[in-house]
Parts: sequence; C-alpha cells; structure tokens
Amino acid sequence: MKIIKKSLVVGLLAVLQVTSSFAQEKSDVKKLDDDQRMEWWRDSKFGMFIHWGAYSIIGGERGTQIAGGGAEWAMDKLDYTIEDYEKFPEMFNPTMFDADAWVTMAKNAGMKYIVITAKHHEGFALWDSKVSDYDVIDKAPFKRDVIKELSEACKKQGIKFCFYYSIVDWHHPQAQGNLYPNYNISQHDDPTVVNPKFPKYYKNYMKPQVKELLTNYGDVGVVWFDGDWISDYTTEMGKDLYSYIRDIQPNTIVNNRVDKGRTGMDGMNNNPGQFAGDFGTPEQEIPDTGIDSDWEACMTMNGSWGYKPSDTDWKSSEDLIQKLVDIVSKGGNFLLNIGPDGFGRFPSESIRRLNAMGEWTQKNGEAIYGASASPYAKPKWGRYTKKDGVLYAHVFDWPETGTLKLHKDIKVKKATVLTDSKTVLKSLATSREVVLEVPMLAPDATVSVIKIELAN
Ligand code: FHN
Repeated sequence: MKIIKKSLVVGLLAVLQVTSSFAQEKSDVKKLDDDQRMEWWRDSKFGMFIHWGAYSIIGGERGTQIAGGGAEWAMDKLDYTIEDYEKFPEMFNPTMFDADAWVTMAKNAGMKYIVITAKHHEGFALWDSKVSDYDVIDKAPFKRDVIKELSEACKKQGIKFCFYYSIVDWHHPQAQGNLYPNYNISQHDDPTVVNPKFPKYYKNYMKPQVKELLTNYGDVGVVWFDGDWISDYTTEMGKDLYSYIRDIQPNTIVNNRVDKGRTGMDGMNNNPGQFAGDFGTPEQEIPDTGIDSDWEACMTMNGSWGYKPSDTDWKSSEDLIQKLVDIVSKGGNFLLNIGPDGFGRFPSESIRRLNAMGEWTQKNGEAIYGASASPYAKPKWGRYTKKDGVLYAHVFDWPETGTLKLHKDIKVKKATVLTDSKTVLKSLATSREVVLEVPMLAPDATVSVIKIELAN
C-alpha cells in the first residue's frame, strides 16, 4: 500500500509540476494589446510569400499537359490520384536550398517578414511533424526540417518568421469529401459533398500540426491560413482555432482566412466583428481606394504561386514598385510571392525583380516603412503617403513641364527630392492649386519621391 501511495504522490507532484510549468510558460509572454501586437506588421508594409512544396518538382507540367492557373494545384489540375502524387514527396530533395540566402534576398529587397507554405493543399509538410509521416523528414530523401532552417535564418537576420497553413488537405482521408479516395478535388466547393469525418481531421490533425509549428520554431509573426472556402470547415472551427493560436503564442497575428468571413478574392470580411482574423487578404488585386482596417494584398510575380517555368508572364520591376507604393498609399501591406523550384532555387526572373525593388526601397524606404495611407485622393501622376507631419509624393509619371501640381489643400513648408535633400524645390500656392517647380529629368527611373514637410 505504502508503495502505491508514494507513487500516487510522486505522480500527483509530477502533474502539478507540468501544469504549473505550462501555466507558468503562458504567463511568461507579455500579452500585448491589439495595436501593440499589430505595430511591427503595420510598419513593415512589405513581406515575402514563399510557395514551396512537392509541387515545385512538377512545375505544373505532366508530359505535354500544362496545369492552368497556379502550379501548386498540380495534384488537382493534372489529375493525379493520391497514390500517384505521393511519388513527388518521395523525390523531394532540394539540395540547393539555402535558408540564409533566401532570407538575405528578402531582406535586401526591403522585405521585413517571410510567410512560407508549411503545408499547402497537397498535404506535404515541410517540417518534422509528429502528427504525420507525410513530411519532409519521413517521406522525402531530403530529411532536413525546412521550417527549422528558415525560422532560424529569419531570427539570425532580423526578419519575422511566419507560416502559411492550408485548411484544405488533399492527402488526408478525413479532409476529403465523402467520396474519398475517388474524390474529385473540385467538389470541395460542393456543399453536398462534405466529409462527416472532417471534424476529426480538424481536431486530431490540423490543430496538433498548427500547435507543432507554434511550439517548436520560436516566435511566429503571422499564421496565414488558406482554404477557408471549403464547406467542411465551419466558423465555429475558425473561432476556436484563432483563440487556440493566441493561447499558444498570444502575440501572433492571424489572417482572416482562419474563419469564414472573407467575401472572396477582395479578401475583406463582411461584418468584421462577426468573424475572427486580424487582417483582410485581397488576392491578386489592390482595392481601388484606401481601407481603414488592416489588410495585406498578396500577389504573384508571374501568374503562378508555385514554380511554373512555362509561365513567362512576369510583372516588370517598375510595375511591382508602383504596386508597393499604391498599396501603402491605401493603408495596406504587400505580400509578394516567390515560387522556388524543386532544387531550392529562386527563379532568376524573381531575383532580378527583388534586386530592383531592393535598390528602390533602399533609397526611398523612408516614404514606405511606418507610413500611413494618403489623406488625399490619388493624383493622376502617382500616389501620396504620409508619416510624422511629412507628406511623400510618389511620382510615377514625371511632368515634362517642370511643374508638379499638388492637391490644393497641401501647405508646403519645405519640399525636396527625397534622394537629394540639399536641393529645395520652389512651391507656388493659389486658392485653387499648389504647384512645385521640379527638375526636368525624373530623379528615379521608376518612381521618384518628393518629400514635403508640411506647414501647420
Ligand atoms: O488555392 C490557393 C492558391 O494555391 C494560393 O495558395 C493562394 C495564395 O493566397 N490562395 C489560394 C487561392 O485563393
């Protein structure tokens, strides 16, 4: 009896120890208020999206067949059965992957955070998951924890580490419609094809995987959910998942695709208070006007999120820089995508655009980072951003007349070209307009910025 009693006491003490240390763990992290929690993200303005997985080996091609749309949808678009598709994770061995080099390219481009697809719709996990063996350690010859290497490289270089997690999972039997395994993935949108086992997937697979990612890889800046559209996933799950994440890492930011409030590709929530999520997620589009809630536009450089060599429709560097300015002038963040190939390399076209954006943000970042939306309607020649009593005029179309017309309510104290603080520009004001005398040649080949210190 004595032995049993002793082991009971020891067991009880162990339980108390674990609970208290867990409770103690939670109390260590100072819970910020929402504005404090969002501050780094709001100031960052510019992040890198990375779509990388077994689909990066396929490149959207199967023989002569080319997948329409994003190449990360290869499993669906190229009609692979689950069994056929599994050979790609079994081939995944991107020996040229260099997390430090990836983070350096993001940092040099002026990006302040990185969101990587830890698990996309294909279901293949880029970390050492204990919940599943369909991951980069157990299934792939690569046997390196990509999330570990990238999160450590981000920490080392002062870039916020964030991850994308797909609610949709084309590999997990409980996450498919009830026709599994002869499930036609496009039936995901069909509300009549639901899987009664989906709640089991949510509880026993999705949540434990999200917990692994939030527990084993240090601070996570943002959890970026996707796949919110499937009818199996409910708003009750969304609200539960949001608070689950905040319990594990109280200051992590979560996008609005954690719940069911998104109204479509415009990415914004109808009835914002009714749904969980900290920011809206316009996709491949920029709102026409400013939005006074938090939002981030995500966009590809060509037309595909995943690596797709056949897609040569690349946006120009000038277009990407103007998109960054347009987004910031409307109060948003820009999440710009890279689709590395199956060897772990960024496409050369992407690298050239990152370098061009880095040159521009290096010179003009003062007018971007921490700036707020324009208080004026967008002018024909470009955009305005504002910060600490200074207005920045981002000129896309440099005037040939040597004069730049400003909004009539702008009161100029001092105006200079941002990259030439010594040359003060003359300003002329009438009751109807304010005009600046500007050099005949545009100071920058893409977007020239004029710094306007405002009179009170
Ligand atoms: O289906 C995904 C797609 O593959 C990609 O991940 C984008 C990026 O936000 N989200 C979904 C399409 O809306």
